[in-house]
Amino acid sequence: MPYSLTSEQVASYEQQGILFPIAVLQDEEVSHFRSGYDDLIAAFDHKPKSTELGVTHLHFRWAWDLVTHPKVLNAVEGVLGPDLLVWASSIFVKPPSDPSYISFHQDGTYWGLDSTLVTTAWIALSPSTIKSGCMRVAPGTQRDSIHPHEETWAEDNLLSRGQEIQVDIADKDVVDVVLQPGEMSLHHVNIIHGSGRNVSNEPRIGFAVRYIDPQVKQTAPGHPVIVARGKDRYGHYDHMTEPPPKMNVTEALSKHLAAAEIHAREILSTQAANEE
Ligand SMILES: O=C(O)CCC(=O)C(=O)O
Repeated sequence: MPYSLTSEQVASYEQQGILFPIAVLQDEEVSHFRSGYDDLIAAFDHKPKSTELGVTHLHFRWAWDLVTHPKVLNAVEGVLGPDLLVWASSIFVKPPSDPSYISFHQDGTYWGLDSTLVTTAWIALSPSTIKSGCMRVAPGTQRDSIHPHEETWAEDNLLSRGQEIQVDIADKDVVDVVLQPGEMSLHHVNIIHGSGRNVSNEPRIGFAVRYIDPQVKQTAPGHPVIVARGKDRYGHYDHMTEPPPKMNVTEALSKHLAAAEIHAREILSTQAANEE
């Protein structure tokens, strides 16, 4: 399937490190993925932490279908080429009028990947607006080196350790990535980004998929990847080849929580190794 971005869009992504909005889901698809998400959240007996919502695509069929959605892949192919692996996914949720936020950071700091052939598709499953705390990015900063980050462990920070970049980001250098449900953005692994609080009266739900070129190596690969399109000619990872069976949500959740914990630990140990 040919990729869907124009050469201007590809050039813009390369220059800016961000591309949006890209329309990928019809309204009924948004409802389908949203109800998968709602069922998942309802199965928790507590408000899930972000780390508990990692790698859902390995255990929930709806999440697998989202990360392998042809329209999403058509756009990702435009920036990464025809061979695409899904390395990880996260769900970033801010309930209405909630104090949670995401400090400015660069993803490349703590993922333990040895290349920048990595992009995130951030897919809006609800309106992501200035009021609801949409993602904010500093275009062009993907060309900076990795800046020092501090682990703040701040309670309301949705990042696992409250990682916060140690440079001042001026408001004038930041762009609001406003998205309607069913639209997505693509952001470069090293772009500086974060987001503020949700002061609206609806939830802000973003499903973030981390795609890599198969040549990218991870310091300590832990969970399987999906070959979403094309071929893996490098063999750095185990593959998950079949979509997860449609389990009842409680059963899938218990498998999922065990795997999400391993993934969270994997990122922590990668960080420790990087700092040695
Ligand atoms: O959801 C957000 O506001 C930020 C997401 C983010 O940090 C990421 O996808 O890397």
